[in-house]
Amino acid sequence: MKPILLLFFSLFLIFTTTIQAQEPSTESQYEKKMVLIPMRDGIKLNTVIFIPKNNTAPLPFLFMRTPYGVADSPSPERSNPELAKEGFIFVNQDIRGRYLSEGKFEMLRMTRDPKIPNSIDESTDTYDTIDWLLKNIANNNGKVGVFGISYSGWTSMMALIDPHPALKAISEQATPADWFINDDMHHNGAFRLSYGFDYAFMEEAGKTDTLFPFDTYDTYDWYLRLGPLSNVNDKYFKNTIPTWNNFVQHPNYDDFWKKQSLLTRFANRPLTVPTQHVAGWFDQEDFAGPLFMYELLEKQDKNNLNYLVIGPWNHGGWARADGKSLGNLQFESATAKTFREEIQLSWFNYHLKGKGDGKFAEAITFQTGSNQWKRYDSWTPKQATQQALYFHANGKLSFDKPSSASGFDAFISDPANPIPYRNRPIEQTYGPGSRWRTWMTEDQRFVHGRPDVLSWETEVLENDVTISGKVLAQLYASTSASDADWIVKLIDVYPAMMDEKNLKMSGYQQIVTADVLRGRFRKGFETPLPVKPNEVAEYKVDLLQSDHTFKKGHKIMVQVQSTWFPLIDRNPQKFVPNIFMAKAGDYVKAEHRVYRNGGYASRVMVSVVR
Ligand code: PG9
Repeated sequence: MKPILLLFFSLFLIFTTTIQAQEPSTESQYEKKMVLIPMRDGIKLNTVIFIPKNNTAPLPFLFMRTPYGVADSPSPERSNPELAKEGFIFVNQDIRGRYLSEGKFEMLRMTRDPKIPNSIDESTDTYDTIDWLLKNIANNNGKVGVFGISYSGWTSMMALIDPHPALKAISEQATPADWFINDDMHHNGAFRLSYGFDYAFMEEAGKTDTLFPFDTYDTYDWYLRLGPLSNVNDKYFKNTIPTWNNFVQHPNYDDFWKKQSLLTRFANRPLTVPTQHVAGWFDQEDFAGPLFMYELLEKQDKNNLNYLVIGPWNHGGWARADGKSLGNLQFESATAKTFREEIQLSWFNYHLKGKGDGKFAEAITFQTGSNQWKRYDSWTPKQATQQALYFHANGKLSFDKPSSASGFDAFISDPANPIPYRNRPIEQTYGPGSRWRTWMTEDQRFVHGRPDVLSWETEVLENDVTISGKVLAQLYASTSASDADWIVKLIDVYPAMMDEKNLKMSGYQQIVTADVLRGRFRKGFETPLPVKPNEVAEYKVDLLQSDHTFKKGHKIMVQVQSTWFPLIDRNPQKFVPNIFMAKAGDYVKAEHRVYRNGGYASRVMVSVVR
């Protein structure tokens, strides 16, 4: 398949549809129209509308806005079979400046100043489209639901800013919340190189998605050969990709990132429309967004309109296939189908059609390990207690605090030989054969035992240990240089010998949660600070949240490393004010130490449920 066709096909899978194995043999029950809808400033947005053919009762709209192209949207029976069966008017729209829509595209467009007449943003475009639909599409019931995954999850959130009165329900699915702190482009200040590079080019090299023409299939090699990040503009982008230029010009958490963040846009904005947030435990792009948005809006939710769903899915995995497995992991039931048939359908049925009792659990999660759906009346659950898993000598991990007066483990981190974040070859993010979408499920034995990966593990568990809620690593560590990245992975180690049915999973090291902190940001993301060589500092690595049972017979493991390439760009380790401007000579080897004694007791804090 030509790369561009392949790209289109994979995006099509990711963002818009649930592809069934075969075209349904019956003709679609929906009539498809494509129209240009005028916005308040005269710009017209390309919109595909699917209307049930033999409909008599007035129906609500389900509205999705995307930068990935809607002209070829498949019929609702293919893209959303569970919702299509129920009957809605489906509306898909190209956002401003993308594909067949007029206007100029701006990545995560900033919110307008409402005092400026005729100013626009994604929320006014949503508003104006809803207004047009109500007036121009016959037999509607006056109610609109907005939903979508990832970028379309983000546009769903934007619909909540000065919402149209007909907007009655939102299901934001994997919205990014903050691009510096924990979604697509940076995690805790560390730059997500391969994703940032691939995605910025894909969206901004043209009006339609365009893959970067890599000449090397294993992009691990390509990014290593690239050398310092300044080579991106010097050799390839030539300053033509605005999002890349923003990365370069805003290396710290400054007003640009704050203004872009949904955390700022929604600070002090009371929630007025029922909103469901949907996240996947193995989301390789935007796991944090829905969690952050749920948590923020919960504080502003006077009328109980804010809900959370988390399942065992990768990015958008709830919209595809049945969700019985992901990579090598098995979940024992069709989790994605359950989401679509029960959770999502009842949400829109109640709010848009008045069907059902409207009793939704505050938070619904699929607990991994035990493989059970759980319903909570608060998230994170109140009954969980914070406990520390401490690092000890000889690679041991336990709930007991170490008492020794000294002790550390050390490794050499070499930017010239960074640790791959997944098994090589590392294909281009959305390129042919890419395994990007399942990398978080990969067996971590492929790096375990490398001299630059430290690990600590418990004895074999005699009872199940369930953690539900926040996870935070607290490292006491030093480096012989003046900056370092700290990557912490909380891992479920399967029994050394499994039964015949699961033999291949014997000894499997499954990531439960993992993340990175760029050392310079240990005291805050706004001001990068060098580290004093060989001095112990505290690093808090936010591992976000988890709902997982480590089963009896398994072990709990923590791995610490300092490179995760090319997911995260290489930290030069010699402090420079802006890593995008670092020179080849700034990339230096360093010895890193992780302390594990009574005074400096490195640990991972978990929320244990008894
Ligand atoms: N993670 C993608 C994205 C979301 C929002 C902005 C930019 C990128 C996506 O899957 O759409």
